[in-house]
Amino acid sequence: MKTHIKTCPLCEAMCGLQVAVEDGKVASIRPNPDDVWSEGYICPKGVALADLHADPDRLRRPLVKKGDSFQEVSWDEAFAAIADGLAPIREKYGMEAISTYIGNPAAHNHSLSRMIAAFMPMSGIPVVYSSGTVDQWPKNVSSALLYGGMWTIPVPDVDRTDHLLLLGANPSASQGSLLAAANLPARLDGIRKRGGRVVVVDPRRTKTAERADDWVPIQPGTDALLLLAIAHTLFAEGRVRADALRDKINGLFDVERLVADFSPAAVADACRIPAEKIVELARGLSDAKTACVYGRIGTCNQEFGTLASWIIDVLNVLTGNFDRPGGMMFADPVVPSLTTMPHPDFPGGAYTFGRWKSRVRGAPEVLGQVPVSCLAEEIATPGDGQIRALITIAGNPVVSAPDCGRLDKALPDLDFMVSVDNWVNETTRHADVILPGQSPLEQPHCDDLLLGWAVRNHAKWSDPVFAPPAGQPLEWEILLKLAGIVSGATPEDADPQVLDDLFFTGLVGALSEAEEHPLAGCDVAEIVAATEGRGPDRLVDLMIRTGPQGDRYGSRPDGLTRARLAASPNGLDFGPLEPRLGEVLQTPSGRMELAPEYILGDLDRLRQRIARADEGLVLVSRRHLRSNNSWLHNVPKLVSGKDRCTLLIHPEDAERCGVATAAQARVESRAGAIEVAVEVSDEMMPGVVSLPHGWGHDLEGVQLQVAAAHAGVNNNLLAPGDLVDVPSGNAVVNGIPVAVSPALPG
Ligand SMILES: Nc1nc2c(c(=O)[nH]1)N[C@H]1C(S)=C(S)[C@@H](COP(=O)(O)OP(=O)(O)OC[C@H]3O[C@@H](n4cnc5c(=O)[nH]c(N)nc54)[C@H](O)[C@@H]3O)O[C@H]1N2
Ligand SMILES: Nc1nc2c(c(=O)[nH]1)N[C@H]1C(S)=C(S)[C@@H](COP(=O)(O)OP(=O)(O)OC[C@H]3O[C@@H](n4cnc5c(=O)[nH]c(N)nc54)[C@H](O)[C@@H]3O)O[C@H]1N2
Ligand code: SF4
Ligand SMILES: [Mo]
Repeated sequence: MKTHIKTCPLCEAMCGLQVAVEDGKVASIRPNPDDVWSEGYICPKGVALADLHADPDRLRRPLVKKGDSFQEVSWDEAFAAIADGLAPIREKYGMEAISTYIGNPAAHNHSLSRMIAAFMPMSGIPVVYSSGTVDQWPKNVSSALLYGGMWTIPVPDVDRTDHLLLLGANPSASQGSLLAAANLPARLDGIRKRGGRVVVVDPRRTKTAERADDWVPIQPGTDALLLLAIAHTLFAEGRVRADALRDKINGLFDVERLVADFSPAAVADACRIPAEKIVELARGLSDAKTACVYGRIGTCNQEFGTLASWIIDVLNVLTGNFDRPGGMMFADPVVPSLTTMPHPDFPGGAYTFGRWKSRVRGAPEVLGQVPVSCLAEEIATPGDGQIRALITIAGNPVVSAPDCGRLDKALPDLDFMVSVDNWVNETTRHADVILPGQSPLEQPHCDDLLLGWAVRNHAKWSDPVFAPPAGQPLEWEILLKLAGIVSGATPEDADPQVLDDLFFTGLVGALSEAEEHPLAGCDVAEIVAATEGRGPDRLVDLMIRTGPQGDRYGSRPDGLTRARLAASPNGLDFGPLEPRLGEVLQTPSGRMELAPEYILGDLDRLRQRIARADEGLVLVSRRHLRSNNSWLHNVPKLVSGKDRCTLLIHPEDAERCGVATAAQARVESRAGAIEVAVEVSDEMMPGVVSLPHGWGHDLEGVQLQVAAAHAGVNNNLLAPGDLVDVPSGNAVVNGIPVAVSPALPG
């Protein structure tokens, strides 16, 4: 028996595991009590990594579609089939006929998280779609304009704060998002234990709300109104304390002027929160010694996601809690992500939007992407620029994207589709070729993007538990070879090792020319020769060595390298966050912009929301601790127990709609209709119903035996594709008007 130390790659908690292996099989997965970051915490999904690894449905060899069914082929055959499939499309219609969709695991997977940065430019694919536009795009827009970096995201200092106002997040299920911390629920309990307060704003009384001091139900989509009214109150009562940041911020007077319209009395009806309660929330924030306002998915994938994301950060400035212990702070990642570098499209941090528009609906580009809901129409609508080939990478948009029924119908129209994925699921069943990567236990792991909003500065490296199967290329090699083939190289010429060298040398070259980078003016060949490993591992070495703790290639001889990090498998902790706003700002003014014109331009739409009549029942989404978006439902122990894919509805609404617990209800929106089991519960506020996303596994051709037996229904069939948060283009999947009625028998 050998015990391996491993970091779980499934979510932002980054838990440390001890994986015991006997006879080539996992004997047990336990929490690693010595992990410097997670200190012995894990959740049931971490244990299920063994089941994912052993899952008989997990693909180990590439599949090629022959007729109506998939056949296992050799890697050479698979790449040859891709070259043959793409060549006529590229020759006849050009690169613009080829597109890609990149899904959520790309942020967590060791190879994908780094090498997609090489895949995109090397493949020449002009337009990318991603799960980002059903997720955090509003926060990216806000951060781009406030700080000059779309991934510059402040995090609540949960371990030191005295007061947390949390909106649209349920860490009891999600374990935290854009807020990386292990065992976040216990850390929130910790705030209360030291005499502080936790206030949860959510249309549902979640487990997080149940553990808090106060649950404030809110009408979905109105968080921006609530928070503007809180800001209004702070100004009206002389509670604004932004003095310490005076030299680092612009736009305070503009904020004061614009919040004038949004008094608590003006927004109370729209939010369905009494004006006195809003004033109480403002005073609570202001009176606390330290405080944070934090919002997540419920404040992003909703009607006013950008305004909500923006005002959250502004409020933290107004209360005097920005960039100080106990408030909102910036991490200093030990392994910086490539995304922390200045965005090449926006020199000097000057972001612009709408540089091009989507062909069919004319949606403006935002941070290089248009809403993922455009994908179906771009495939289905004939004409110049029509998408004829699609490459999906670790994504399942047939389940996760709004209006997914249309996408499911459009994918068969493609001339060619490739999926880099480990299962035949709702999306990949449409592919002509599927290229599987390794199981999580067959890969090294080292986080980077998530360290940008981790509550402590730390880093961990873990080696693979099992060697990848002989003859299978590593996932980064798959990506690079695919990039070469997409760009027009023959499979023989598309050598991942050569492309890796090209990418890496190009990157070091760019850094050598960047101002204010530790590698500025370096000898490129010398740095390339001195950096260890290949592919993502080499990027880790580079980023660690040029990062805050790095050895700077010798100029700080005691500093960190990848090898030194790997020698401490339990990780290295570099302590709590420290104030560093001045260092992170990349805006043209060099200051934090509190009142960017682009965001304020959306305030008229918000003002109109105040006057809008009540629209009846609205639907929101939820998560469960034992799911991970759409892809863990094939693990028996994660789907056992009672059905989780139920419609939560308040007793009054249930009575009015004539539905009862365990009965089937029909839920209808202007996008579609589904039937689902009902769960009547007063954990919902009246007027709001909740469904989990990520289900609906009973489609023909899906090869997920366990998931098919626990299929559930897909709530995104109800999400209209044209409902977006205007400034970001992010999907609105929370706050969808629906009608609920008893399902017809039969
Ligand atoms: N209604 C509603 N819809 C939502 C949301 C919501 O709250 N409500 N949330 C949105 C959010 S936040 C997100 S992030 C998206 C997620 O949207 P997606 O990223 O499209 O969906 P996932 O279910 O995460 O799909 C992950 C895919 O990656 C594959 N996969 C897993 N591990 C690996 C790996 O190591 N390598 C490769 N190559 N593939 C792998 C899985 O088989 C699966 O196909 O869903 C969004 N959709
Ligand atoms: N176990 C598990 N963990 C996960 C995931 C998973 O699927 N399962 N997914 C991962 C991903 S990709 C992400 S992005 C994160 C998301 O992490 P979280 O943001 O914590 O996501 P949820 O648990 O869905 O919580 C969102 C909450 O927002 C509420 N809500 C909906 N609409 C509104 C609104 O308009 N206003 C307010 N104030 N609240 C609203 C919902 O009722 C819900 O309780 O979780 C990650 N972690
Ligand atoms: S909370 Fe669960 S899924 Fe997330 S990293 Fe920890 S063990 Fe993995
Ligand atoms: Mo997400």
